[in-house]
Amino acid sequence: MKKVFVAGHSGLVGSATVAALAGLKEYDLITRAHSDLDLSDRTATRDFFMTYRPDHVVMCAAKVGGILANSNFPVEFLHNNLAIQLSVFDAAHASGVDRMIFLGSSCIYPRDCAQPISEDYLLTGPLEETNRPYALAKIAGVEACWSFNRQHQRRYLALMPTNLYGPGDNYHPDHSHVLPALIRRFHEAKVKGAPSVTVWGSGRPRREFMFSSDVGDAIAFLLGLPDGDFDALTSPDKAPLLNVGVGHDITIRELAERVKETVGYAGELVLDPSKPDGTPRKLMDVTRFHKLGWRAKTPLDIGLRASYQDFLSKYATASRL
Ligand code: GFB
Repeated sequence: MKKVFVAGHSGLVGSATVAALAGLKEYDLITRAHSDLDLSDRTATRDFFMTYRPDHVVMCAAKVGGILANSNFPVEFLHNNLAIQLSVFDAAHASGVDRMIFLGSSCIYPRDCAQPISEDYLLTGPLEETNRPYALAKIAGVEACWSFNRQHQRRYLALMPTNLYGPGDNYHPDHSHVLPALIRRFHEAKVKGAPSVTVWGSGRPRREFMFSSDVGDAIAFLLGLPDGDFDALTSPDKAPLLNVGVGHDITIRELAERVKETVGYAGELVLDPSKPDGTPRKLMDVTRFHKLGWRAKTPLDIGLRASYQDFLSKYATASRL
């Protein structure tokens, strides 16, 4: 049985990872609440790894947020992510972790790169300004994986998911990602009988949305790969990067229409061009992952309905909103 430490187990990706691995008899899951282990504390993190000696690590712990949170808190997005990553990579190596899956995001790629975005486009052009600090921290994580693979023959893989959503999302009105933000705004407008709902920006940017249980499933698939296949993904001669996504995108306006329909709101949709658009398009090239024999399976309408139900259950008790 392999011991797997899921760092950041209560977040969107972490909870999906725990759900995907929990039923598999070959894994013994280890998790720690933030209040019990501060992953930016290098000594505490090292002590924890030396005590529990995980075989694998799924590194989902991160400071994340939507376009406005990224713009308003650049220091936290850069600093907190770098601090957590330094501790976890250091402790993982010191304690002999053989496989790590480090989670990043599609924003590591250049703002205006060709679409769909291949893994080979890393560091081929300037980044999008609204999330450059977060992107640079995550690029440092990719480089850390590659450096440990080159210098210490580790097998650390950097997995870059497209925009994610799902149960346990952050529904904050300003700091969340677009999909949960719109669920909340349309729901509140419906309840109040408001005549219109505001959608930030021009509505023209295109985004790809993947349901969180699919990324949990992808992580379980990768951890279950035979050594030879995992070694090929993390061989020292190339950046150990792998995209994961659904392979198609929609405009923000189309997303807003879909959320409106899911929520059952009958009013108007109004665009607010004073808010930033961010990257014009972010569609992942998922050819490399598909060749391994895995595909995302949750259609947007099913995922949206599940997310709306999750929102309603939280909103009713206001426990996390
Ligand atoms: O999910 P989001 O905030 O982040 O989406 P990114 C931003 C896009 O949705 C922009 C539009 O085009 C916004 O103008 N949008 C419309 C809204 N209404 C809203 C709203 O109410 N809230 C939000 N948040 N957006 C993030 C990065 O980029 O993607 C992170 O900032 C991370 O670092 C994440 O990489 C996956 O897709 O632009």
